[in-house]
Amino acid sequence: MNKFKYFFILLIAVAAIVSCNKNDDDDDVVTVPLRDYSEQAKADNEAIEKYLKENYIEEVTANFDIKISKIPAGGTQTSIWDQKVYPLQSRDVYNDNITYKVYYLVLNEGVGEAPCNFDRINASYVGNLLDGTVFDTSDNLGRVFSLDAGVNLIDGWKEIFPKFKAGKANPVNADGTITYSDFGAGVMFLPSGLAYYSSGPTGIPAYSPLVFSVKLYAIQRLDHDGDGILDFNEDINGDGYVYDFRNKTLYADPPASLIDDTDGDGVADFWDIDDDGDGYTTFLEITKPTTEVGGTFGPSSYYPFEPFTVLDDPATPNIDETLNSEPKGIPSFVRTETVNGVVKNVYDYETPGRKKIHLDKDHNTTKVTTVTAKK
Ligand SMILES: [Ca+2]
Ligand SMILES: [Ca+2]
Ligand SMILES: [Ca+2]
Ligand SMILES: [Ca+2]
Repeated sequence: MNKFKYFFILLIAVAAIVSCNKNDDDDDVVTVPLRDYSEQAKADNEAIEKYLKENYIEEVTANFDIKISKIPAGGTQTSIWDQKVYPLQSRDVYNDNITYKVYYLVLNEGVGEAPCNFDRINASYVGNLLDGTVFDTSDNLGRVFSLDAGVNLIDGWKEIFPKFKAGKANPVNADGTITYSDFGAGVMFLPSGLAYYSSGPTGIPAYSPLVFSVKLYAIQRLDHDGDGILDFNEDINGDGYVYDFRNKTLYADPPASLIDDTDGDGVADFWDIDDDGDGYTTFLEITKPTTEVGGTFGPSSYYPFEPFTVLDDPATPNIDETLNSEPKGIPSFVRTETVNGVVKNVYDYETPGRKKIHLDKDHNTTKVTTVTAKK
């Protein structure tokens, strides 16, 4: 399916051009204004809740294909709304200055990592209208989507895919294809404002809420500002989402709880090359100085974001890999110490929640170098 979603500003521009032509006696042209977003959100929410109360889960296969059917008159099936096998969940989504309540079902959580809303994913899908009509399906074949694709991907996907985890890749098949097992699978019930709104592709009437059954096979992490820290690690408040609130059309008045902006300059960390605004780039601040750790581990290696434990390798019984192992994790500056007349910085590489140097504007990068005291 072509996931192109027309940006509504473009539509307004087109509508304005059409309006300007009114003097041409072209009475056949009728300009239909866009519906009010908040009123449509309310109508869609009511339609989706009605759908959830009038339909039931007929079947979920071992491959997490779900069949949803309407409860027949007099039927005793338990609605999606009332059933407890796959508890109905919801997420508040702030978009176009409206907070939508978006419902979703998790059929299988998945065993891999969850994408953030700016990562790339490999997923399959089936799209339904509320009347059950299938308007598109990838037939269980994974396709690659960039969740950061702006207007080229519906916002509902960006908001709900992070609620699922990727699967496990099986050995490559003889024909070169890869299958996945234990992937995340579920259903999202999207209001039209987080889907195609007034201008869907063929088969989707204007202002249609959509039901997507999805499977998340794999994810790819991205680093939008190229500072060496992946987007999901720049999700400072840890809610699984990052947002570029410089887009004032989409985000006129965002809740503070959604903002990941360490220095408060209006540029979110995942787009800010100097997260703490101290004049030193993040890339520089997470680069290991050659003089650090006795000068043994330079030059300029990249610190992993979080520490990991170096294990003793049983294959090399005469070497203890845990000895003299390189410190891992982006450190926080603790204090200076003078040892034998040499001033050295003391860093904390491991404590969870430590204030890492690229997020600490009071940490002056020039301190990173070891200074020899004058005699
Ligand atoms: Ca980054
Ligand atoms: Ca966040
Ligand atoms: Ca910033
Ligand atoms: Ca900085």
